[in-house]
Amino acid sequence: MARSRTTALFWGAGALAWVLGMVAARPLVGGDPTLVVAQTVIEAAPGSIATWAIETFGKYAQWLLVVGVSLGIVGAGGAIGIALDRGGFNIRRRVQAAYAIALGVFAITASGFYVAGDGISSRWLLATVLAVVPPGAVWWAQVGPRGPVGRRRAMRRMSGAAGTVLAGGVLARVLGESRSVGGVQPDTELDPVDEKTETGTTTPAPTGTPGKETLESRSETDGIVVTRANSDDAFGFDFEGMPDRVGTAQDHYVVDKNISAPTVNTQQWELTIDGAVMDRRTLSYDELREHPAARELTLTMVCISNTVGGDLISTTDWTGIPIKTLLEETGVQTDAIDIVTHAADGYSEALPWSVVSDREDIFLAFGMDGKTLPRSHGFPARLLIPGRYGMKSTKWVTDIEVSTADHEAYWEQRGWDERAVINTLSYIRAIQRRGEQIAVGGVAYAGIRGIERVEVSLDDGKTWADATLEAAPSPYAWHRWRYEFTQPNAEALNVRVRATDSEGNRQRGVRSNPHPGGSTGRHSVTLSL
Ligand SMILES: Nc1nc2c(c(=O)[nH]1)N[C@H]1C(S)=C(S)[C@@H](COP(=O)(O)O)O[C@H]1N2
Ligand SMILES: [Mo]
Repeated sequence: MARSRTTALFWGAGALAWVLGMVAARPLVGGDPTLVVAQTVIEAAPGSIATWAIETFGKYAQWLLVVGVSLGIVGAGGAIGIALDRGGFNIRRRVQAAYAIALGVFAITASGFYVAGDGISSRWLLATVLAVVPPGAVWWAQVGPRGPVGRRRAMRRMSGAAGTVLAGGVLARVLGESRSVGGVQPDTELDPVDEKTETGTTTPAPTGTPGKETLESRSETDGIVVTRANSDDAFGFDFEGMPDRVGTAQDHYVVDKNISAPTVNTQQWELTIDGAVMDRRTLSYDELREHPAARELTLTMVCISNTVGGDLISTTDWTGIPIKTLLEETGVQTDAIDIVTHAADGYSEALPWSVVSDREDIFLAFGMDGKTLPRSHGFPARLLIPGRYGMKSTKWVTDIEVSTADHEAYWEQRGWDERAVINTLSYIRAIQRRGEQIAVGGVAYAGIRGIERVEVSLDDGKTWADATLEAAPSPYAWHRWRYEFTQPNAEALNVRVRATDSEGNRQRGVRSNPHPGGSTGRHSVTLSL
């Protein structure tokens, strides 16, 4: 029993050393075999499990999986050790098995780094060697080619290896930072497009500078900012805790299936438009950026997995080209059914051609907030579909395919709604007291249906009063709203909000989970001021 435990510990330590070696070498190629395994699990997992993980762990789901994979490797190492021990093999067979496993570890390391990076390169070789040094050292220290060595010598060998890996890890970081990809870089200044069309153009922010309040106190309850301020100014829409009317690229939420975002080289990248088109065509990155139909669009994007009051909603300015225009240039055959976008990360989405051909506002974007797209938001080009949840807006697009059949997209295969039309929503974001005056504020959005009205209730929904709406920055963006009232004494307040879209439909009161068609229900919070 005791011997089993020692063997399990030794093998577990070897596996742990291997994991640490791979993590240390990660910056060299921008990934490692553990991440490759975790990514494979994400893509192979049944929709119900993927959805459960997102709903239970939110944005931490992917990193928990990475930790789980690492622990799994350590556990498997221990289990293999015990199996070898109990197998009743003689020394010769055990040494043979150890060599076979060492070879396997090397092969997995080499092929994992091959997949994680850009194939064979000096960095790939360095990463592979660096990652196998620690498990090799554990073996050498504990067993050695000539059987067990003394404790002192074992310690010396282990610390020598630890030092090597530490130094290697630092080198990997330094080399990793200089790991550059040619071509146009993400996040670089973009020339403004000259022609702006009516649709989607930002309406100027209302004038009148909001007074800068001096805060007396600030706290946060359920993510809602509660403040007391010293000010006689009117509240406006910019008091502490309110989101900007139009946010920056840095403010924008990021959601995708990837543990690390794909890196695309614009010198090699081209956009292919093919399938049931008259003339198959490819466009270079420069051709795309210089396209005469390029224009700007201010858009609010929201993720279908956002819960009521959640943070996966952002508004910013984008620059792109209507894909209708791109498709008219190639010509579309009469039997076209779906317009499918394929991406560098293997993702896909589809929209019926009947929808795309009818709308000028479905964009292939190459700019965000005045710059080229950041890598995390789909550099070099991504789709934008106003009115639909973010999942329809493919990032890192490589191919627009005109399909003559109905295409089953990535999330649709995993049980999420195919159309993914945005449900009317209204969220509370901030509350501020100025003397006896209190203002509650937030955002409301109904996709391309637009918002007509936002109401607030302070009595658990018995009576409702109209909130003040700010002009939306564009027909494709949220409205900020504010509701003011007087209340001399500090009391617990229950605040509820509901919105009505421009078609006259009031937001659904029934609470439902994000899966499969996006969350519904009214946001309410209890706060004291
Ligand atoms: N290629 C690709 N595109 C993708 C995804 C993805 O995993 N891969 N995720 C989608 C989802 S679920 C959302 S909500 C939006 C988020 O876009 P953002 O990260 O720019 O905010 O991207 C969409 N586009
Ligand atoms: Mo999403």
